[in-house]
Amino acid sequence: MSDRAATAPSLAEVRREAERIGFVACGVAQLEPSRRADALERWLAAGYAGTMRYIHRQARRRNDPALITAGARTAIVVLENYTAARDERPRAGDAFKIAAYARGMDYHIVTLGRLHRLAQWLKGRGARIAHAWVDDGPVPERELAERAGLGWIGKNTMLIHPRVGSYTFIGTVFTDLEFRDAAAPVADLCGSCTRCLDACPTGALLGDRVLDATLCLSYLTIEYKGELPMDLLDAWDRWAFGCDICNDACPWNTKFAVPSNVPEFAARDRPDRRDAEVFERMTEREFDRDYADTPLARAGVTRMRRNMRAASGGRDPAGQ
Ligand code: B12
Ligand code: SF4
Ligand code: SF4
Repeated sequence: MSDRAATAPSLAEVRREAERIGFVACGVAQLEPSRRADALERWLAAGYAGTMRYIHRQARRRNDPALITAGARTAIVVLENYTAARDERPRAGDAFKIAAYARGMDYHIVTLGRLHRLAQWLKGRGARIAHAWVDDGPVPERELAERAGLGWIGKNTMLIHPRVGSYTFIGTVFTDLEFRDAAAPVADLCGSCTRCLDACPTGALLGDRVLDATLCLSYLTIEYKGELPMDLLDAWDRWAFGCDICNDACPWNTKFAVPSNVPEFAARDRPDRRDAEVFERMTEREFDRDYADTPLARAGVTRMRRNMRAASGGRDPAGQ
């Protein structure tokens, strides 16, 4: 027996290590071709990706995850809980709202760092390949999480864990280690509920687990670089970065999600959400100093000012 075979961990050991690092769920997905390749192709053909051209470029690898990391045989999939505590959530008097995932440090730093620890541990246990990904590659993250038995894809298109909810980031480590354990699929527990579809203010959720990103406030405030559509301003409801409405509406979050204990995700005192002019007054240098390690850096100060105008219903945030 080779050293490698002697030291390769069981899935139970991987789970224990993932839990020790702080992840709230862990499973393993085989790198078989996607069962939803047609859904992705239809979604792209319909133009629902808007200006996110990178998804078109990644489609071939997303549909065949074995092409993503050379030599990898399986993906270890983890969930990172970022649920906000009650006192971190938007309040009635706030001038604008920021999605819960962006209230603290960027998960591309925090979660990727924790995934690198898991990857190093796997290498110490015989893996030759252990590549960590979180929202930074052609990985069909929701489908792999579903395949790993970590939840179902709800009508709001979120991966929902029956005990954790959907305020989770999905991370993966692609590895050459093989695990024969078959994941028990999680049943679709949406049932006849339509709360997320009813709550979405722009009609971006088309039913059938399909989201038209071009109508989604999250896309418009984070990804879209042009002028914001005036006809949606009435629906904006003060969102200045991202949107949590279809997650907030979901009973699996309202009943079961518990606040994250990851200290880096805790809400910061900046920006002051009662101050509608906060980004107007700030220089680019000040923005970079205060927000470089947060998700807001993706928008930059110029787009945050644009978003603030929309969050203020199209008026100048200063009210002039
Ligand atoms: C592009 C993108 C977006 C776009 C489009 C979102 C979308 N729903 O497609 C925009 C900018 C709008 C967005 C918004 C958000 N995002 Co985003 N996003 C992505 C990204 C980079 C790719 C998603 C994608 O490919 N979409 C195309 C669709 C077709 O694919 P899909 O979402 O994987 O969906 C699958 C289902 O549609 C399913 N499907 C299709 N038909 C059917 C039919 C049935 C019956 C079933 C069961 C399933 C099913 O198959 C698809 C393909 O596998 C992923 C990271 C990644 N690499 O996957 C993060 C990701 C999906 N986003 C994430 C988050 C946190 C968000 C926000 C909550 C952020 C915020 N608060 O503003 C919102 C949520 C909005 C929403 N309801 O989805 C997390 C979601 C974690 C989770 N628990 O699900 C991810 C996984 C990033 C991460 N690593 O954690 N996002
Ligand atoms: S994130 Fe907001 S705008 Fe986008 S689908 Fe969900 S509720 Fe609708
Ligand atoms: S709100 Fe209802 S329909 Fe929407 S994802 Fe949650 S359980 Fe499913």
